[in-house]
Order: sequence, then structure tokens, then C-alpha cells
Amino acid sequence: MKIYIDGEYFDKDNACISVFDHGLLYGDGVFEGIRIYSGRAFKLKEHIKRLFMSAKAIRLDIPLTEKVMEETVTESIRINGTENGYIRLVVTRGKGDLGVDPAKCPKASVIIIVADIELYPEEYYTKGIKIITASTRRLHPDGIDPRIKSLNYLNNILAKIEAAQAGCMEAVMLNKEGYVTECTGDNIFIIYNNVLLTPAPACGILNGITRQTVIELAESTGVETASTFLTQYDLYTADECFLTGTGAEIIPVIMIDGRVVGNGEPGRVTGKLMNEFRATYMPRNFS
Ligand code: PXG
Repeated sequence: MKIYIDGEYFDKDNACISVFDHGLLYGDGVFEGIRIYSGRAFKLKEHIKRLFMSAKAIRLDIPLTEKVMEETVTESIRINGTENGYIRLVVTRGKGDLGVDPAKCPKASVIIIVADIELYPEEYYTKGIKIITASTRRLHPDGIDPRIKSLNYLNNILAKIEAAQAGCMEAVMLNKEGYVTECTGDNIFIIYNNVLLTPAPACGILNGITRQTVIELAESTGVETASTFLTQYDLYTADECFLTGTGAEIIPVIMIDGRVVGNGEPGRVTGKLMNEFRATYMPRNFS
């Protein structure tokens, strides 16, 4: 495994950053998680674009252009010889002093880790999963907009702990007004009367690349879609529900807070979208 840090490649054991890096001290930085299918980064341009938008929102100057970043990620995949895997692209504010002031950090650091992907158990996809609503609320866009994929995931981590305590792999978070936002590392969708509904970015969500891809796939196959405001009632009474994310792809949800979704099995439209996704963007068993 060769890890890129600021223009050089290091072995796993020697890939280190300073304890004075503000990414570590303050969660001051942004990141992306990207899938590699058949040796190619999935939706690389979209991920790089989102990385640069996150950086712009927190006034972080990335010391590479979008084009060079794209080439560097592609080069890292090539050097690692990875066919199917996962890329963690991280940009931190860089090395500073112990104070908060980012002006003391002269240069941002860029890290690219190309790793093997740990897939979820196949039964998640065939049987679906149970989720709960977390009592932890999603960050309000008035503070840090969840569209920024920042290095501070505490909010999501607290909700993830609640999920684990309830025996679930995911938890859905509400926003301050009580509307549904997203799960800790996945966006959420429901199907009601054959219409695909998902929380709008204004609700306070990460605008997922997989989310966007699924909306496009649905529209191209004639499924009506809407980004909107959803409540817990909408989740509980939905015909179908599923989650989307880089690692998850599309995972059906069959129970929410003890309420059975639909008939308790992955739904018809969900299955259609899962098949469409796999057929279009490489099956997860591809090797
Ligand atoms: N919401 C949040 C809060 C996320 O972190 C998604 C939605 C899905 O977005 P994409 O662009 O991937 O479709 C994410 C991204 C993990 C893990 O280990 C997941 C993410 C990030 C980092 C780690 O499950 N998900």
C-alpha cells in the first residue's frame, strides 16, 4: 500500500502527519470517500468538485488544481494496482501551532489513501436492514452546513453509537425542526405511491454523490422523484425505504423504529434501482 502525502508516496507504516496538524487538533479540513470499480474511480470529477466546494466554504486553499488533484488520485490508483477498492482523499489545514488560528498554518496537506473496500454482508442487500431515529440531531446549516464534508464527524459518530446500542448499523438523524435529514454515513430515500422522495439539501444533508446518481437513474427509468421535506411519519408509512452511500451503494431498509416498512421485504422499486445501479456502474461482486 502506497500512501500519497504532499507529493510523496509512503509505505503504510511510514505515512505520518504532524501532531501539530490542525486536521488532528481541530478537525480543520475536508475529505472525500470514493469507490474504485474495475480500476477506475467512480464519479471522480463529482467527488473532486465537492471536495473543492467544501474547502471553499471553510476558506481552505487546496495547493493543487482540480485537474491535478484528479490526475494525482488516478496515479495513486495506478501505483497501488487496485481494481476494486476505496479511496480516502483528505485535505487538512496543515501544520500550525497549538492555537486555533489557521493563519499559522502556511500550507494545507493533501493525503490520498487507496485501500481495499470492506463490503457490507450480502444479507443487508437481500434481506434489508433495520434502522432507528437517533436522538442526536443533525448539525444545523446555521452552524456548519452538512453539505461541507468536514473532518469533524462527531455529530454523526454520536448517532452511530446510538445505532449500535440499538443493534442497528445505521441511524437516521432529524434536523432542529424535526425534519428527516440523513443517516450517519448514508442518505435516505423513501418510495410512496411510486414516487421516490428524499430530503432536500436545504434540510441539512450531505449532498451525496450516490444520492445524485440514484435520482438520475430513477428519472431515466421513468420513476418520479422529489427532493423535499420528510417527517418520521413519512418514513413510518412509506411503501419502501433505502439508504445510499459510497460504501453502501443502495441498501434496503425494512424496519424503522420498530415499524415494518411495506411488507417487511426490500421493495420493488428499490430492487429495480439496485439492479440498475449495479448494471450501470459495475456489480459489487465484479472482480
Ligand atoms: N451522508 C453523510 C453524512 C456521509 O458521510 C453520505 C451521506 C453519502 O454520500 P456519498 O457521496 O458517499 O454518496 C456520506 C458519505 C463509512 C463512511 O465508512 C461513509 C461516508 C463517509 C466516510 C465514511 O461508512 N459517507
